[in-house]
Amino acid sequence: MEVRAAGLGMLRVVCLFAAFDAVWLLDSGMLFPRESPSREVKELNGLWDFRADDSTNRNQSFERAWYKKRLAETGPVIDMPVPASYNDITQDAALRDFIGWVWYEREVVVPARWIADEGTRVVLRVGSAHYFSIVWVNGVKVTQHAGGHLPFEVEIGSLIREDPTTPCRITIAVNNTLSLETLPPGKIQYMEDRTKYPEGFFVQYIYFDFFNYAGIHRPVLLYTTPKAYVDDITVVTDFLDNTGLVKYKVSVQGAATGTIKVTLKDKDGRSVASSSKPSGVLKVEDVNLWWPYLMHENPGYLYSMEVHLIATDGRSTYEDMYTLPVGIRSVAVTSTQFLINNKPFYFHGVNKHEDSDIRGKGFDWPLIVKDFNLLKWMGANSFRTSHYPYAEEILQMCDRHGIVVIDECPGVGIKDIRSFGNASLAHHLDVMDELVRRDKNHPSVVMWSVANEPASEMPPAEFYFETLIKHTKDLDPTRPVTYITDSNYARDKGAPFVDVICVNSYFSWYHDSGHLELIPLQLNNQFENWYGKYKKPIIQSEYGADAVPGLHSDPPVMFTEEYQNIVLQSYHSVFDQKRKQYVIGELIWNFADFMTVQGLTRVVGNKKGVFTRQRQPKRAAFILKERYWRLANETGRLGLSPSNHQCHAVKYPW
Ligand code: GCB
Repeated sequence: MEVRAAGLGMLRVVCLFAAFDAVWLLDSGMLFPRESPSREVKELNGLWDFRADDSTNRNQSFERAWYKKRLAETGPVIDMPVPASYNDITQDAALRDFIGWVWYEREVVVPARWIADEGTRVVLRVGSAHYFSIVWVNGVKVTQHAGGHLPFEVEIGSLIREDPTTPCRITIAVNNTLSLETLPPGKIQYMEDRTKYPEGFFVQYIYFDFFNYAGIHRPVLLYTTPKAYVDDITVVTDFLDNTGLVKYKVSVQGAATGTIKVTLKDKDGRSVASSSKPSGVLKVEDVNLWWPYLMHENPGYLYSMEVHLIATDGRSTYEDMYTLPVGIRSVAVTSTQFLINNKPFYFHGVNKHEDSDIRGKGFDWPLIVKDFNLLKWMGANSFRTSHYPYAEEILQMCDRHGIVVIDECPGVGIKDIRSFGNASLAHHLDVMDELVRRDKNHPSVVMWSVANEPASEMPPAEFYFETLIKHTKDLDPTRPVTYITDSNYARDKGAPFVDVICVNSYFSWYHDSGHLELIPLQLNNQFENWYGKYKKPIIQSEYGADAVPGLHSDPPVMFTEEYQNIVLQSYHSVFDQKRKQYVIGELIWNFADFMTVQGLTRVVGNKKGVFTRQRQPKRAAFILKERYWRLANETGRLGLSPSNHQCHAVKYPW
């Protein structure tokens, strides 16, 4: 038996590593900017000058070439913090709801040495800006990028060296207009009835349930590398018995010849494996595997892979150092289970949003750390990045704390048949390229989600999802792929292609409102139907109910905390039956209340959070906490059971 298991393990490793060579098709890397002896980072966060182009045709800023001079010379500017959404920063409703171009500008002092040293690359990087961005340096266009939630960068050293005496003026124009071909899709409609709307009045329709926050959402920075540099690193990991295997590949730019030294170090800085080849397999004896939170007493173990390059471009010699955190783990899916390190993993977690008061979708460390503390307090072991990629810093936290991630692209609200066309698909494939390129090395990321609740019953959905999912698997054959489906779409055309069925349902909320007693029947049928048809493991990827904090009623009525609690508990009783069979996870909608567009069903935003938007618990948070810690002890594979609390390695932290 053991021999057979060892043979199967070896086969898995061989298949996994063989696939590795055929993939990672992207031609350049997007390594997270890190300081090292050869690299410096200068953050450009803080106050930028800001001006919205509210001209009637929304195009005056281009007609008048605002990028050519200082923004303040084009008209009145205001202070705008970066990173932050601009929408909730002022008292102006027109700016909150603004659609069109907004302009950011800032002058930067570039260290003289960076300019003087021709052997230094100076890279301008924007962590994310929503949605379409154009960047100028001293009035010269240097790059543009379509899509929020993902980084883009450009080398500007040669440009700033042209005239080292001029200050470096960075101008970024950002447009939040969504079309049927963007991700997420949207639509602008001009209103023609002059008895109701003035000339030029338009609205942007969106098909998703969160506020379309806009602006520069993540840090902007300058960083340096030598002219010959480590451009990308890819790692794929596995293990055999207690030997860890790290298959890696380093790509280098700007060098004719060079030498590479790769050293893998453990947490104490001891070298555990090394190589002088640009690609290969590092073997780690007595490996410390990367384990999820609550599945092991030492979760989130990370090694450091130090890549040291010495290279020459024919004239000069350059030295570069980059250190990548590496977690060694495996992921696999069977028809009934999700396996991490060959052990069944049960997702007990949340769906989140990047969303908070004032900042909107702006990156904010205090908020991030608070959210991780709440996740761990609740006993959540996972979350889905609903409905778009989150900041890389958040994924780094997940790596370190062992929080498992379903990494979702911004394919939310694909409802119009025109959003299944070739242009949309091409953009969707590009976005998956960018997402996989950015997040491929995070051990916490265990599955890609290519969309949320698309109109997957429409005829073009079959070709669209077959192409999209196949492309994603070509990019990364090491992780399962899913998209999130609505339980209504019984005739789902994409489901045959996914590895895991992720299904959202809101029984007794959007259907049969008030009829809590129907949840067990309907949920049971939901699971049986999906499993019966596809024989794939299922995650309940959303469920929940709005609760206005402090609103009470017994017997429960909708929008009270009691109603939210009964919805959760009714779902839980069915999960408890089905998790013994093929249900592999439950993710509450939502971690916290979040802002939406104004509408009849939203009372200052979506209130399905188990925490308020200010991160205070509703009663439901305590119900989940009780459940998740119990599940952790039952399913966490620590050899524990609820009856022997005294010897639990995993303890309630209070
Ligand atoms: C969903 C969506 C999510 C919404 C949620 C709701 O199915 O995926 O974006 O916020 O329902 O509360 O309606």
